[in-house]
Amino acid sequence: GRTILTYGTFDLFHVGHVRLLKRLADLGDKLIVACSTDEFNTLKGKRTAIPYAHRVEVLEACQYVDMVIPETCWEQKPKDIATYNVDLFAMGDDWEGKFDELRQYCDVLYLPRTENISTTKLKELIQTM
Ligand code: C2G
Repeated sequence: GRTILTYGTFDLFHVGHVRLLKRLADLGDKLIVACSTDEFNTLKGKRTAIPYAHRVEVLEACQYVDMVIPETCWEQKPKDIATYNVDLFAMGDDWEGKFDELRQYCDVLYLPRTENISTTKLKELIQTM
């Protein structure tokens, strides 16, 4: 079967994340999501509202996701692709071109982001309530 791998923080899980994961699940037989740990998010300069363990729990509850693994560094992708026999690495197109070096290991795809939704927008929206 065709295994797909994607990476992300997935903070404040929202429809943009769901629609990406659904599209990815429709492209193969197994979808693996590497969820950024709290420590790696600090490295990414990204502050999260929801702790890693809860972000993993939410991803594992998503019908489109078959497995969740930790993302602890930028450099783990080639090893993950080998470990899980990944056929396709895919991300939203805010990452367009950034991971093209992975084409030596597997297919690489960037999918259009869902418009008008982001964790940042959600945080701003909640503050106005
Ligand atoms: N996404 C989307 N549409 C949105 C918001 C996010 O399609 N409206 C996608 C992003 O393009 C990404 C995934 O959802 O592919 C997860 O988004 P983030 O949690 O913001 O991921 P990010 O912090 O960019 O982490 O090594 C890669 C990094 O870990 C990616």
